[in-house]
Amino acid sequence: NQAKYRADYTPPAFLIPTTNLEVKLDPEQTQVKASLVVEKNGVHNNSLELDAEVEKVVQIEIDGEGLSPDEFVYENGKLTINRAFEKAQVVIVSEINPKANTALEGLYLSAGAYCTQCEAEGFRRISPFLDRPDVLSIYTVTIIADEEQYPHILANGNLIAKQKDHKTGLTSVTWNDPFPKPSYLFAMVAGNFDLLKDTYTTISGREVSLEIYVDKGNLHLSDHAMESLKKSMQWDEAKYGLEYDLDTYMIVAVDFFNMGAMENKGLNIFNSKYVLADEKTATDTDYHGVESVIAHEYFHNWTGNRVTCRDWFQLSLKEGLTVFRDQQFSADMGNPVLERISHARVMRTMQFAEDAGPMSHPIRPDKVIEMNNFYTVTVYDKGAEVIRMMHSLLGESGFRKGMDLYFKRHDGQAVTCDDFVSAMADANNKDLSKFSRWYSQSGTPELTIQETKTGSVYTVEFSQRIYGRDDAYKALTIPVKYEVLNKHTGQQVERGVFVLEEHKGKLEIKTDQDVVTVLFEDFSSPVKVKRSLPLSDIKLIINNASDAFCRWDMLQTLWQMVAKEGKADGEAGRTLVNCLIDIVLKQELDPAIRAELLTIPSFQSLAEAFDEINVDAILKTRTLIPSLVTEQTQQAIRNELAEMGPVNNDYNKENVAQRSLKASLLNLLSFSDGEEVKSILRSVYDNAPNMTERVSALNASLNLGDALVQDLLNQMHKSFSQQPLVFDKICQIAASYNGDEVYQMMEYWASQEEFDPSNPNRIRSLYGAFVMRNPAQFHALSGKGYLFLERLLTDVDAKNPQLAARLIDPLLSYQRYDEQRVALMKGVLLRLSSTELSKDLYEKVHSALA
Ligand code: B3K
Ligand code: ZN
Repeated sequence: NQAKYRADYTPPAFLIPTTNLEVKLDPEQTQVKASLVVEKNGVHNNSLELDAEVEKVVQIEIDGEGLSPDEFVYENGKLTINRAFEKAQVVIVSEINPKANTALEGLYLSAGAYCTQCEAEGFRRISPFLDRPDVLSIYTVTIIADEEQYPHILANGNLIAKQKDHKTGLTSVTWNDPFPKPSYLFAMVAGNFDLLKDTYTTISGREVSLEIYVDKGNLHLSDHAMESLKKSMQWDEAKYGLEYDLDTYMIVAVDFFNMGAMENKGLNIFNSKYVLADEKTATDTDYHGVESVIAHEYFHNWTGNRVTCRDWFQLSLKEGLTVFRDQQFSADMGNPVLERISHARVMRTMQFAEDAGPMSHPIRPDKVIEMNNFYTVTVYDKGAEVIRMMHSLLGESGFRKGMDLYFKRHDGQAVTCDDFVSAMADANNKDLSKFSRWYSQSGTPELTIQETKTGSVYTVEFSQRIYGRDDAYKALTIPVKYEVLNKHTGQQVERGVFVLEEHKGKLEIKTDQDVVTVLFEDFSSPVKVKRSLPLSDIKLIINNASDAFCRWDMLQTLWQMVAKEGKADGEAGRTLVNCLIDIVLKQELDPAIRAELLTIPSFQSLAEAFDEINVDAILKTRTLIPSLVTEQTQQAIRNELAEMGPVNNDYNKENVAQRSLKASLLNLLSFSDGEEVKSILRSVYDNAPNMTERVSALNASLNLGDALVQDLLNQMHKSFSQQPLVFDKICQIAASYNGDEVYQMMEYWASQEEFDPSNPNRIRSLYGAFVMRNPAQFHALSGKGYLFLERLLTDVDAKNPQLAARLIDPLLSYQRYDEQRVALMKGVLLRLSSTELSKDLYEKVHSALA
């Protein structure tokens, strides 16, 4: 388990300008013949050393001559060829076993269909190769299979030949991808699908065939994905002048997939969760997920595929940028404020926690053991925040100039994050050298804010640091979008952007009024803010800030203050309850924002406020506050729900807002007791015209004991049997139940026919939800929750290391809990560390114990 370092990068010793693959598909003995043109890169005498993790190397030929066994060595993931050449045709025949591939990396079987996942280093499990992103090759791929069983045989690029061999009865299909690409973008698929076809005419008038392949019987669930694809193509042309470049764009939805989706050139492979949707089976959140993941993978065609990464340490080059682009797209398609709220939530709960824990790394990591462990919220989401700050500093048109220059310089290349920043800097004649520290420094900056008023000068002083890192910490460039409000009237006095560039800085405002500032509008920087505002100012901001994000944000601050006070009847608690009551009663507020304001913050987001996480205080706050609010508003809530009536099923901004408001109100209502609430929830469930409302009723019912929730879950199971994506929702809700019964409930759902433990979606839905969405049970002082995870990890790691490595994350923050929980969690880590672990889990467990 050797670490690799960014500083050790060297260019490849050989290049592979063309790659021909011939793949004879067989569940247990697939034969792959790779014919590679290999040439030396520079002058040297090194042997050709290929990355290889195939079952068996059968034969090697160089320029038509077979190698004898003493001319090559295959061990420890490397195939070394000891015959010198400048340029040669290298043929390697190897064998692999897709059926035994439970890690879902390389070529594997997903419910009977062959598919691949090569990023980051999966291609070497298909064929020996220079499996690194800076080796770009033109691929021609021939796949041989039984067409009756696999009518759809696909690979990247264009179909160039198809032939049936009448002797064997097998069909061979050949694809060519004219764009040179790294091996991680290779893909092939063979299966029996339903196909949804459409076309898109690009801005320059080329017609592109759009094809979505789904499991038989799922055609009616693919329309939203197709619409999302067309919107993405159109958006990228309008916003960035980027056009699609092949004649066909294919998306294949598979059930067995380790993550969301994969941007393979011209042949995206998707987790079916991010393709299939109709209103009966998918929630608004699912619709949003489909739209944004389709967009994300499509946008990769330029940011990732046309311009790719030089090495994996540069992953944020494509991921941070593509997340930023998909965020811009979602904001344009829907509600920009809601988008920012959800990004801030991800940053504050998941990313800040990661950055404060043992796996903390800069958005451009320096050291990696298992690359799959670095597809993180830091690389993706903090990476996107860093791009967003550049966007703020350069402005919309400056940013576009930078993007244009980036493509002009680097189309067809494998480049670094520095190349991206240079393009931005050069296009705008700006020095971004200080800014680029965001790429090399890990951790979340803590901003201390102090406000003073002398005469008619109002001063806001900022200072940045990371606790415990004072000597090493380099000042980062931090854009602060702000608004100054009159303390008494709430009127705007001034609005602007202040850029903090040193450890300390001052914003000075000339005014005779009594004022308060609203800071970090639109979550303008990914930082923690340390500021003690009087409750009266907090209230003023919640009611008057122009930026709805900040109104929401201040309310979150108030929730955190209450959690830290540990009681609901203190001053902060009373203020919070009153604010929430106001919001319940203020029906004229924008429904989308009102729904967010009435959402109870997650355990993780309240935990963010603590140095030592007080589990009980957080759990108490999350139930006491809503109980106090509903005590005084339940009649109003009931009336409003009754008046709201049915919402039209279509997926659009207005309807989504109405449904999410309904969900927040129902959830609040579930904190008042009485049989009446149960019957309201039951009737919402029974009369729900769509999945969103059914799930709202179910989520709310979680607060009312197990009888109702179990009853509704069984009802759902009956109406949607054999529908895995609905089954996942059932699992998620069951695993979130707060009570010791949750273990029986999980056992029950895991024993159902739909629950296939080798499918990552099932594991994530049932056990992932338990770990992430059930803090009371997971963190129970008995240690039962932790032990449950320990057993699960041991089981899962043996089959699917990537999946196991994701499930362990909540344990990595163990040092932030109280003494008893630290001991329990650490015990789990210690026991795990003494067993044989995958590279993935090894890296995380050992860094946590270091
Ligand atoms: N690039 C892929 C992620 C690959 C993860 C490998 N463990 C999906 C995406 O970010 O679009
Ligand atoms: Zn991506």
